[in-house]
Amino acid sequence: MRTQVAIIGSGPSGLLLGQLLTEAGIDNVILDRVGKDYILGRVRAGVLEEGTVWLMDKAKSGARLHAEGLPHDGFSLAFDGRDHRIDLHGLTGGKRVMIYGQTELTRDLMAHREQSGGLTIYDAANVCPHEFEGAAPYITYEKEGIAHRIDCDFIAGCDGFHGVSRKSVPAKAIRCFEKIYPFGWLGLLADAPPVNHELIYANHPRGFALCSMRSMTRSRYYIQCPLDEKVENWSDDRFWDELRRRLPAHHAEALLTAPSFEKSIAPLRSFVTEPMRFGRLFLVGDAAHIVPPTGAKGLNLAASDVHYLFSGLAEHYQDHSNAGLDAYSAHALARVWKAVRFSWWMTTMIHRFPDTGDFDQKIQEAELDYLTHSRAASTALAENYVGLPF
Ligand code: FAS
Ligand code: PHB
Repeated sequence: MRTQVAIIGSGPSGLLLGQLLTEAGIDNVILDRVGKDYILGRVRAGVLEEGTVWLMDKAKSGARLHAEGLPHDGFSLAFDGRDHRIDLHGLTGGKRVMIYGQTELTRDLMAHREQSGGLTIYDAANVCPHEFEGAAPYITYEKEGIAHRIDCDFIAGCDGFHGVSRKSVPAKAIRCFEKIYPFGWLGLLADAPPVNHELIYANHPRGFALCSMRSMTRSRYYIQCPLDEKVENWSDDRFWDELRRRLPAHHAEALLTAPSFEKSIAPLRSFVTEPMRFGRLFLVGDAAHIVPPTGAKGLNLAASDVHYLFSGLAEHYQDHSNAGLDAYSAHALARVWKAVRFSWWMTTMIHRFPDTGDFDQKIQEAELDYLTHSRAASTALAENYVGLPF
């Protein structure tokens, strides 16, 4: 088989890139090592920046997002028993975020890809990129025990943090930067109305908590937990009790609960790969970088990577110029590092670190006090949260 762009990974990065390429008439094939249902069973992001929404529209896959997504003009920081609203819309000249689950965004992209006849090969085993430093890269994989090869012009490594693409790059050609946080997030999904009409990020002596949602009837909650915590130690009742203890009283009293249908623990890390391009192999999204979910940047960074790479590929095929492809890594990393910084800063500001001394705790309290009483400080938070320009 031959294609113009071979995409490894059928998550948001691979699917969004595939749809944009298909809309531009550029042939592409997506391979994933698991099946559709497994991918749709993963519960992840919930907040979309305007740039991500714009790309979904450009990929002709935004209809349900606009019909069912929840536009949010602000969120609250909760500490010392009180809420402090960050007016995103007012502080950023009218920008907002869209609440729409990554699962639904992935479902929409998969559906549109099937309607437009795009080829996705699921359950592809031992996917491996070859000869990407040369002019004739190719991919090998196995399906039902039969070996296959796909020749292509370019390979997009959209295969996430644990994928094969980054690991296929010679160690001497790549630099990785990493920070592991000493805690994780225990997340829960339940069909109960959210406790608040907007998100609440809570800083409490017992630990961080986040009140989010997927709709006005489906809530998504998180509580900070130790790295060695086990999800089986957390009954729903224990989770609800702990969440109430970390929220201001008026929210704790208003909390509506229901049986959870998803509960999982995600570790928190910051990770960046430099560069993001190796000959004709381009790393995209989580394959190249990971941020703690605090700033809701992971999925949105994948979208900006896709924007830069798609623009470069379209320019290559339509204008016979490689300027965009040559600029991809530097262009993407400039935005990635600013989002990594913001996610680190927000994580540091609202989590309780096990080894925090009295001085560091006073600094955290001063940071929150300054942030919620300074228009300049809250504007800086707001412009990063809604998403810096592509
Ligand atoms: P993905 O990991 O989503 O997709 C990669 C795809 O590649 C997968 O389908 C995988 O099966 C496939 N793949 C992997 N290895 C392969 C191989 N060798 N061969 C073929 N296919 C292969 N972001 C937020 O903004 N907010 C959140 O709350 C949030 N929570 C998260 C919780 C968890 C547990 C994780 C892991 C991430 C979370 N993220 C969150 C970040 C997440 O949303 C990512 O940013 C987003 O999934 C990135 O999309 P992709 O780059 O497509 O990678
Ligand atoms: C979510 O709804 O899953 C979510 C929202 C905001 C975040 C992280 C996760 O910062």
